[in-house]
Amino acid sequence: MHSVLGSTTQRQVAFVGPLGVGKTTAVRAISDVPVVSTEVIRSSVAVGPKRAAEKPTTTVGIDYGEWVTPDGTRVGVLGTPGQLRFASARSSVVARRASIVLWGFGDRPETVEEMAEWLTRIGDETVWARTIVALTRREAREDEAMPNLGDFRARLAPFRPDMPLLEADPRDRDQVVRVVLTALDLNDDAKESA
Ligand SMILES: Nc1nc2c(ncn2[C@@H]2O[C@H](COP(=O)(O)OP(=O)(O)OP(=O)(O)O)[C@@H](O)[C@H]2O)c(=O)[nH]1
Ligand SMILES: [Mg+2]
Repeated sequence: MHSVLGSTTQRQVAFVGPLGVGKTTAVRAISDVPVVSTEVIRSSVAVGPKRAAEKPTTTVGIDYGEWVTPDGTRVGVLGTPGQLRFASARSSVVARRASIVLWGFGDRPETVEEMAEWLTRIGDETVWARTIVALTRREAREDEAMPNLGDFRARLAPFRPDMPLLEADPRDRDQVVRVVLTALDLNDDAKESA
């Protein structure tokens, strides 16, 4: 590994959002280099009872990967901890000039309000201006309990008018690429259709 955090990349994208939403998964999906992970076994940091489908690990520092865009820009991809008590790791990343992807559980109505809480938590309008929202777990779209995108758009508008809102599966490299290009404002497809 030749990479030293932040020193060799031209741009940075930071993934933030709740526990288990898929931030580490997304870093692993897109990274061209082996990911430097700060995951630990969840029981060792006592995050409470584990639901059946949850994975056994959680991020406690910064997960670090790198990705080179189609036009050759080297991007540092940073996964932050979802747990609130590890806020210092998150704020150290948000304080940089990084573009930010706020990931949310797209299959839960509570996520509409949760995204607003996270935006308030991570900063002010200078941060929101470089933040986009990406929703996971939207594959079961016919589910009636699923919040619709209009609900999210209405709630996000006061933070940043026309804040980009995407659906993406963090396990799918191409979908994470689309999210990262949008966060970097390099997504020409999205711009043309806007
Ligand atoms: N079915 C489905 N599973 C998903 C989706 N997104 C994420 N997952 C799964 O959810 C889990 C997410 O785990 P992590 O990537 O460790 O989550 P994290 O956001 O890094 O969590 P913390 O580091 O604890 O904050 C993984 O097992 C993913 O496979 C999705 O869109 N659909
Ligand atoms: Mg993680």
